Amino acid sequence: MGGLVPGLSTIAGPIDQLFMVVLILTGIAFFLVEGILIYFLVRYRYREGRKAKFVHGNRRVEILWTVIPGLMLFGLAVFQYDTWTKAKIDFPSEAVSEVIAVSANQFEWKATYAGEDGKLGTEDDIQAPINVLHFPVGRPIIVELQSTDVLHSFFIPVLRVKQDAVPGRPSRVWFQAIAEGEYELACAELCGLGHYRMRGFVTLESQEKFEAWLEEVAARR
Ligand SMILES: [Cu+2]
Repeated sequence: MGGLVPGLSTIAGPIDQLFMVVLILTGIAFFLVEGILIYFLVRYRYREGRKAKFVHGNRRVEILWTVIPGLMLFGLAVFQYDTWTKAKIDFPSEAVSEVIAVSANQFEWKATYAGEDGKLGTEDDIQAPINVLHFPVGRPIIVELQSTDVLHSFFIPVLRVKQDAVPGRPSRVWFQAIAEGEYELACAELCGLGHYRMRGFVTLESQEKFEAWLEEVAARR
């Protein structure tokens, strides 16, 4: 399904589909409710000599307009379950993934990559330049997110990835990119006066190019 922003992760298709279904449902509800509202405004407008009627309520209508939206929301909850599970609950194993630590603070992103030993939190960790992130294409990436001050949100539109970074509470998000290119990482949580410049530069590239970049960054230390 085409959108304004290309979808370049394995989860993008299902997420866009969900978005479309929700948009159509809420769109129908919007025009229906606003249409009825306008109709009533006109139909029952002030007229000379017409007296207002006191209506206490209508149980049947009230039950109806509670149950129908309730059923629609329940339907959506069931409909989105698989996609949600895939995107947010079923993480790939760390053995086959690239695990990257990303720390957010006012107002920058810092990414840390595992060094030679393939493990984070060790001597040979590689600290990327501020606001620079590289991800290999075609294999799962697990981002371990944390914030050192306030709420931020890790948002990469082309990957359909958005995850809050909460101070004191590490969170994780995973994705798998399917195409190369340079894209934007944005903070999607108003986090202070410098929020607008909390922008990262994401490079999606082949495993070889990714490794070459890592080596280059490591050599600069
Ligand atoms: Cu922020």
